[in-house]
Amino acid sequence: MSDYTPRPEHKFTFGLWTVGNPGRDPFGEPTREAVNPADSVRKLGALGAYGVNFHDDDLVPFGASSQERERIIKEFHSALDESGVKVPMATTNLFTQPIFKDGGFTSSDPKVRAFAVQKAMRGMELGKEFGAETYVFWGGREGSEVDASKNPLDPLKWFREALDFLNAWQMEQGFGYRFALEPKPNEPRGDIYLATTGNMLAFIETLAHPENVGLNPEFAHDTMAGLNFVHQVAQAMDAGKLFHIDLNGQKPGRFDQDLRFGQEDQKTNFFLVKLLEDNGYDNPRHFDAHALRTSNAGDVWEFAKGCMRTYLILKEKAQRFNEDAEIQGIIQELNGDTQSLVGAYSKEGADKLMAQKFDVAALTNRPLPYESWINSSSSCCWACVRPVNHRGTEARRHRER
Ligand code: GLT
Ligand code: MN
Ligand code: MN
Repeated sequence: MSDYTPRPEHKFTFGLWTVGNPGRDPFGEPTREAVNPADSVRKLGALGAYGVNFHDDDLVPFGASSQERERIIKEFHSALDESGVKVPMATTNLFTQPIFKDGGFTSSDPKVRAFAVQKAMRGMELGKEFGAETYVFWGGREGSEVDASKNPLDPLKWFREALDFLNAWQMEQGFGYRFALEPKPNEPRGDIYLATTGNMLAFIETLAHPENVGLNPEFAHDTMAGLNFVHQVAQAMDAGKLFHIDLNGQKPGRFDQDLRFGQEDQKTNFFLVKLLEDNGYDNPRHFDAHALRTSNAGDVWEFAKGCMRTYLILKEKAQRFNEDAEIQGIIQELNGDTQSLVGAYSKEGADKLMAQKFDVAALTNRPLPYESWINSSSSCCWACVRPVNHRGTEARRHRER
């Protein structure tokens, strides 16, 4: 039987807001007690997680006195030291407090924008206290319901101003953060600016220092927009911008469900894990999800175990896919001739291409029997990405077909 035990080298991380989620939703009160940050850390360490991430306010409540802040920091340090859990990422909560009701970095009010930037500076100091290397920006309130309220170019300008200011400041402080921008199409705003991974990638290139700014794409967010998350992540990787990733579960066309990783769309999850593992992704695998509202405190830890276990199962399946001679034979047949006939531009190359004759009929008629390939291969039908079968009956059943 395979070993699906999570270990720190797998780089699994959780947010304090994920395992600490008390089950509140817009229609209902919490269904379980909030967990103390230090207790979350000890528990995550015992389960084999690598790290824990937080928003400024998850750790030090908004408006806490400086003595309270010091006490919390001390207690959190001891929990991290005892458990060996790291803090690879930190972020700012620019969405809960009513002052951000019409945006933080993109509020029309310059004082609110300045307050948001100041809050992010304090959040960065707090993250550095624990050695965080990545700083995430999720602009939950950076959006609108009333487009008559401003010139749509202004929020982009203000967002850029905030990021450029913060980046210059943190460089001067010697913090060495990499910024990871997290897109989402909507919720809590009717429309959120810079809605998808593609939008963010283009925006990054307009910043003063694009080199240390990348992406934190989330499965749920791009899936809400009906996009193929694997393709979004691949584009971020291609641009060298996959600094972080938020893994969870989501059905398209719904509110942000933040379900346990792998709860929905196992095919996409399989190809997502395969993409990350095959292409040397080495940053944290962060589960930005929470247990169902029906879960009690104990069940939350089963949820956390489940996220990590599902990832490891899919990783093993990706390995099986890569080692399966029949599947690899088909892929080879499809992609065998990889030599490009176009290549980098040259005058000779262009002349040669213009003179080339193509057998259009032969190229058109090349058989591509994807349907038969899927039926005949021993483990590349979609049912094979179903999680686990300890007794191997699933694999046997497919081989016997
Ligand atoms: C919030 C959001 C997440 C973001 C978090 C980071 S906050 O929970 O739903 O997707 O990653 O700010
Ligand atoms: Mn989400
Ligand atoms: Mn997220």
